[in-house]
Amino acid sequence: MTTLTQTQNDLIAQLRAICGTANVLTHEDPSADLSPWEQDWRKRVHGRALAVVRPGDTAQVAAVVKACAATGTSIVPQGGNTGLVVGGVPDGSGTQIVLSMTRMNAVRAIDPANLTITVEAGCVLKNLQTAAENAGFLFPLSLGAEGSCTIGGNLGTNAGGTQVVRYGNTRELCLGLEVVTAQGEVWHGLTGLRKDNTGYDLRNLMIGSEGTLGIITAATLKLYPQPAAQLTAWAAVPSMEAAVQLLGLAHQRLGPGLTGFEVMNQFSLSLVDKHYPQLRVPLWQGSPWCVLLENSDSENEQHARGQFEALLESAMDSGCVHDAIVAESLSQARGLWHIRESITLAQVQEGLNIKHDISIPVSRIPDFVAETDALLAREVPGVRMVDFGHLGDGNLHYNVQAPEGGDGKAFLHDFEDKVNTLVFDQVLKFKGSISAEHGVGELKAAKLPYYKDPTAMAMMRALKTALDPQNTLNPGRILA
Ligand code: FAD
Ligand code: 2HG
Ligand code: ZN
Repeated sequence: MTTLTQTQNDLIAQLRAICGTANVLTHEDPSADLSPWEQDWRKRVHGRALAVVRPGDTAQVAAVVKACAATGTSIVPQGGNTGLVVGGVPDGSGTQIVLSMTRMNAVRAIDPANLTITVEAGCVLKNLQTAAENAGFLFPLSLGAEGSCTIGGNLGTNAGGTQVVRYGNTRELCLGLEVVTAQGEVWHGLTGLRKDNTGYDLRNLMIGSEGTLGIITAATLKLYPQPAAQLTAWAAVPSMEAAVQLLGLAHQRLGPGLTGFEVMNQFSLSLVDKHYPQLRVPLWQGSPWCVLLENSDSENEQHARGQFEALLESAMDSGCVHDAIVAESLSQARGLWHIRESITLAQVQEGLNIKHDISIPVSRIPDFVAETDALLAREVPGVRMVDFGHLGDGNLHYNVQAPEGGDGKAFLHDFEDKVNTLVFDQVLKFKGSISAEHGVGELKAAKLPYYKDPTAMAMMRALKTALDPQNTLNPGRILA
């Protein structure tokens, strides 16, 4: 056990006075297990926190930040800890505090006429969706981790998910924020306004800043009417070119009804079939790619089904779809989505892997995949590609699994940097982004300066210095 300094002991006493003893956990208490807050979801890093602090309201967050600022103590904000880029866990120094936001989970208000909901940052996404649904509305952000990720984390990472084609990223769903600054001041920006041109856009600066510029304590978010009908289809397509062609057709035929368009390669589905055979993956064996489409209709189910069938018929005529099924019931539709959402877990079962969360203009994705697959096969013999993701938004999870039977740890040690450089160089060549939705965190921070415009990097550093001159908010994340 490391011995704490007098300053650290005094700080912990102060944090306990602010949040209550039960809400400040430290390693000094032998019965406290801090691992759930110190270990990231992918088990890439197990840090060591000075303390895990669980504030109950915004005033407590502000007081905690002030106390930490006075001692120069770093703060790592954390929501559901489902992030995939090592952004929400402490480093190994034992000097940082984890600010866990999960106690701040209230729905503060729903304004039906303004179509907004105001929630605290620690509200779990699923609970937010349910609150919207109970009020007769839709909150459309949807992702595999929705049962445990929080809206604060979604805003911190500007999460994407499976309904971006129609509703946009978390950024597009947010109208206002309440934020505690690095100095412990509260910015009361919880406006439900759709138009406000009074200067710099601080809301959008905070969204996607991964806890490095301020701590989001609450948000006002957009609500939408529930669609009259939602239909899901699963199609086997002969190539990535065909998947892109089908996307074009779906835009034409479904218009704004096109809500989700996901692509999955055969190997990604074979992993789901191998590790979760009970999910009964359809149509994967005879096809290199499958596509999952969602159509939300404002009229009725019959209309949605008619549109979907016409789309799939015309896609089959043009050869971009070989076979397809349209879900007959809500439970069948859920089953198809469950298969798609299980790819990440199937990859975990298969072993350690290298994740890429990239975006490329949709038109260039087929060439990107063909060229980059070939380069990787040449450089890393036996490599297995788990390609899937949100093709409708040009966002691919271009993941790399160790060769069959290989040791995942050794694979990461020997190949991670080489594979990342190869893939990111290709992303640059195809004018894409090295992070489409998961963020930069710690995992991509060292690479970012090589792939982002130097002037943009300089402006980001200037903003960080201006807003957090002591570099206490999530240091080392985004900016290495
Ligand atoms: P955490 O992991 O706790 O934190 C993430 C980042 O946000 C950290 O940098 C943290 O410091 C910061 N942060 C957290 N709370 C706050 C706050 N209140 N104020 C300021 N900063 C804060 N992501 C997608 O975009 N799309 C997907 O489809 C998707 N699917 C996923 C599926 C699975 C199975 C898993 C495990 C993850 C998936 N993710 C996806 C990644 C992850 O769920 C998202 O990044 C999510 O937004 C993280 O939310 P969280 O509450 O868990 O945040
Ligand atoms: C998804 O789209 C998530 O399912 C996770 O963003 C992607 O596991 C991944 O790489
Ligand atoms: Zn994703």
